[in-house]
Parts: sequence; C-alpha cells; structure tokens
Amino acid sequence: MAELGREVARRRTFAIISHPDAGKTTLTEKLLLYGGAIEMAGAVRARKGQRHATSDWMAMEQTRGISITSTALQFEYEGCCLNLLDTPGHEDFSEDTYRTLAATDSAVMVLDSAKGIEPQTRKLFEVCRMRQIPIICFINKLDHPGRDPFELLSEIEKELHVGAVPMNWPIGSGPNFQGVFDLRKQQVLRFARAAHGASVAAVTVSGLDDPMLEDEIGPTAWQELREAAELLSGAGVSFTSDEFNHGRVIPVYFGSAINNFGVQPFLDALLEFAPPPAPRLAHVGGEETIVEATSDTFTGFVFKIQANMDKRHRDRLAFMRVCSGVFEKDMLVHHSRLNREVRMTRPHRLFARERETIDSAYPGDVIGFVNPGLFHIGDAVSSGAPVEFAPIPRFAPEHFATLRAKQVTRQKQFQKGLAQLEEEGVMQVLSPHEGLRSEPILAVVGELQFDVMQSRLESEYNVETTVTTLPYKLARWIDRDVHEVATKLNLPSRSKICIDSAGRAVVLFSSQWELDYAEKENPLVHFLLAA
Ligand SMILES: Nc1nc2c(ncn2[C@@H]2O[C@H](COP(=O)(O)OP(=O)(O)OP(=O)(O)O)[C@@H](O)[C@H]2O)c(=O)[nH]1
Ligand SMILES: [Mg+2]
Repeated sequence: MAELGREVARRRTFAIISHPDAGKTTLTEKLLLYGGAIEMAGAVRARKGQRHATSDWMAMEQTRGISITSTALQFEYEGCCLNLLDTPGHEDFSEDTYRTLAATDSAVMVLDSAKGIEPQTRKLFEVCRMRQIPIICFINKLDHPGRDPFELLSEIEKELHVGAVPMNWPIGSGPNFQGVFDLRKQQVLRFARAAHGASVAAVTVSGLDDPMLEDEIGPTAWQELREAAELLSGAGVSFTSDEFNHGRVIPVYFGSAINNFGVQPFLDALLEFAPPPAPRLAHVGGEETIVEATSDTFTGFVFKIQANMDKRHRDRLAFMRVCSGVFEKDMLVHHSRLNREVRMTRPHRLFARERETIDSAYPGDVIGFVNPGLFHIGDAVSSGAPVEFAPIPRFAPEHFATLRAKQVTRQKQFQKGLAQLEEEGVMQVLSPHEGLRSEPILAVVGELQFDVMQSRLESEYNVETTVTTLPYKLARWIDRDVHEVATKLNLPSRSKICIDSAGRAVVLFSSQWELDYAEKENPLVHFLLAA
C-alpha cells in the first residue's frame, strides 16, 4: 500500500469560491495555463474567434459570462495531481457550490481588490469554517484601481474573524500594477503583459536592494514597496500548519488573473499549502468512524450529476469524490442507498466537459461515471462494509412556476429533459394533487434556475418552453400520505398540495403567515424543509 500513500500525498483537491465576478473562472483558466494543462488561455467574455474559458463550457455560461454549474478539472503539475473545482458565485446556483464544497479538501477564496469581502464570499466562508476547510486567498484585479492592501487584510480579519497573513505584496496598483514582492524569499517578481493574457507572462526576478529597481518600477511604486516591506518585516509571515488547517489563518496572495500577474506564485502556493485528502467522518456498517484516505477499503460518494456535457453522447455523468483506498475500473462495490452490489464500469477522468476513461483513481480524485440512473446525489459506495458520508445539503425551494412545452409534438423530449434536470438537482418537479393531467409545478432555490432550465431544454433537448411563475414562496414536506394531507389537515385555502417525484406530500404556501397558520392549526404535523 506504499503506492496508495504516495498517491494520496501528491493529491490536492480544492474548490475556487467567491462572490460572483471576482474572477474564479479566469483564475481557473490561468492555473490551467501555468499548470501546463492548456496551451492558450481563453476568456470568460471571449471576443470573436477567441476561445472561451475551459470551465465555462455550457452555452448559457458563454453567452452570459457567468458560471452556472461547477466544473471539475484534473491535471498534473510538478509531480502533484490537482483536482480543481471551479464553482458558480451567483446565489441562485449556490446549492451546486455547497455540494462541491462537500467534495473538497481546501478552498481558494477569490476577492476583487476593489470590493473586498462581499456577501456571497462571507456565506461561503462560513460553510468552509463549519466544515473545517482550510482557505487560501487570492486578491484579484490589482490591475484595476482597488483598495489599499493593508485595508483589505484588516477587512478579512475583522469580517471573518481569522488571521490574514500576506505571503506577497503588490508592486504598484491599477494601470501601474507590475508584479508582486515575495515576502518570504524577499524577491521582486515583475511580470510583462501578454496579449489578452492568453500565454504565460514573462517574469523578471530581482531583490529589493537591486540598484536598478527604482528606475524600473518608478519612484512611487518603489517608495510604496519599501515602506510596505519595512512595515511587514516586523509582522512576519509565519503561521503554524495547525492554524491553517483549522481555517484560523488564511495566507493571502495578490495578483491579476486576467494578466497572469501573480498566478505562478499562487499555483506554487497551492502545492505548498493545499492539504492532501483528509480523513473523513462517516458511518461504516452503521457506526461512526473516521475513514482514513489510506484505508484499504475504497469509498466514495456522488456529489453532483450533470447531463449532456458531451454533445456527441448526451448522457449523464455522476461526479464521485474518492475518499479512501484505490478505485479500480469494473470494481464490485456496495451501493448504500440501493443496498446491493454494483459494478463500477466506465470511470472517467474529468477536464471540464472533456473526459477520458481511466483504469484507477485515488483519494481526492473527482471521477465521472456515465450514470444510467444508478446514482443519485449523495449516494455512497464502498468496497467493504456499507458506508454513509455526511448528507449533501439540500436547500428549500423558494420559487415556483409551471413550464409548458410550446410544441405538443415535443412532449416526450420535454418529459425526458425535466426528469434529467431534476436528477441533477436543478429543480424539483411537483405534481398538484388535485386535477388529473394538471401541469407539473417546478420548484427552484434561485429564480435564475428557470432561465437555465429553459435555455438547457432548448439547447440540449430541442424543446422550446414558456414559464409561468406562481405566487407560492415556501414548500414544506409532510411525512404523511397525500390523501390524508388533503382530507385531514386544516390548511389555508390558497395553499397547494402536491406530490414530489418520489411520491411524497409537499404543501406550497404563498407566505410565512400561511405556513404559521398551518402549523398552528395542525400541531401534531411536522412541516419539513426537505423531504
Ligand atoms: N480587470 C480585471 N478583470 C478581471 C480579472 N480577472 C477577471 N476579470 C474579469 O472579471 C469578470 C468576471 O470574471 P470571471 O472569471 O467570470 O468571474 P467568476 O468569479 O468566475 O464569476 P462567476 O463564476 O459568474 O461567479 C470577467 O469579465 C473577467 O474578464 C483581473 O485580474 N482584472
Ligand atoms: Mg465563474
């Protein structure tokens, strides 16, 4: 098992998180460029003829310039195997981001230097803290006029209640941003601009006492750098790995992802700081156990399902995080939810929408299985005793609508599309209890998901649809037979009783007041946030 130990030690699995638009996808693209995984970097908002960023592969991501779904990218760099997870920042897609955080060992928190800590960053940070996920910070967009670096560091400390330790320091800012000063090596790294930042930026390295430096970076940047270096030399850049691993201290890097400034030092930092796969808490054979990555038993869980990534195949891929042991192709494992043995055929290494078959995988790896309905989000498998990992978070839907296919002849495709998108967790499909053949009600966490659904039904299933939003605001599951709910419960007249796709009763309410009323009138009934 020495091989397993070696493979675990060289794995780095990290998710990139932040408020929308801080530059996660741009940084992802540049890490791929510097990691040698792509030859030319594409852009989030690509000009005509230019390539798009690798991780924003979905049509709607490319037209809108936002990430909608998280992406897994595996690549090798300097003897390490990196599993990078780019996540969407928009709140409406945060369920997907939270699922991805269940599969990661560390997180990269990207901040926009002009904006600092934004609301969604704060929320995601709290999730990382809860899960004890260590964080490395990249302060981005230094090429734009931004805030004072000292002010940004103290904002991180004050707002997030953690130590923020600068590992490098920006040289100049805005249009005059030229590079970073490595505070540990006391090295000045100056980068040259490359066209559209598509290729690696040339770098010059010198010391702070280089007599040419003042001329090269200009008197203002030089003066500021000298002052900052002096101030920071007192503060020191040391912290213990224990403080970092428990998320009490965040190492901070500065740069500009779009120009490739500071990307190389950041990639090197990931190799240094991002921890290899950690032990995971699980229930094995019903007992709470710590599963070590280097255990002899293979375990893993599915945290995401995505249909139609590959235009040629139009199939569904289940994303599995390997937690322990060695995975081997065609292995027979125990599937906990189904409580039976299943054969793990057709495993794939993932690189955004691209994939290639593999024979084996190790802890930390995110691998894809072509999933003919075998896996649901949250399913766990084991080559030994049945295993259950912590449940994947599920959010309560807050937006409801009916969706209709414009052409009656596309009904079959429409139904198939709905079923597959529901399996991905994009939305939940509810059928009203009353009225045979009534249209399904779609329930989503964020309103933008309706746009995603429509766009994907059109581009992936060739079905045009119309959406009619409904006035409901809350959904509550009731663990009773739906007929009983309809006949025995005293519910407000405007509420609607539905059945979810697993046949469970769920009631929709238009306001908190209605829900409070229902709870008061039916004191023995539990109104649950999720099934
Ligand atoms: N000036 C400047 N713009 C940048 C930089 N990095 C990214 N951008 C721009 O910021 C915008 C958002 O970048 P993305 O990489 O899509 O941001 P994101 O965090 O992935 O956004 P979501 O995934 O939608 O949450 C794009 O227009 C980028 O070109 C940078 O270093 N400097
Ligand atoms: Mg993005």
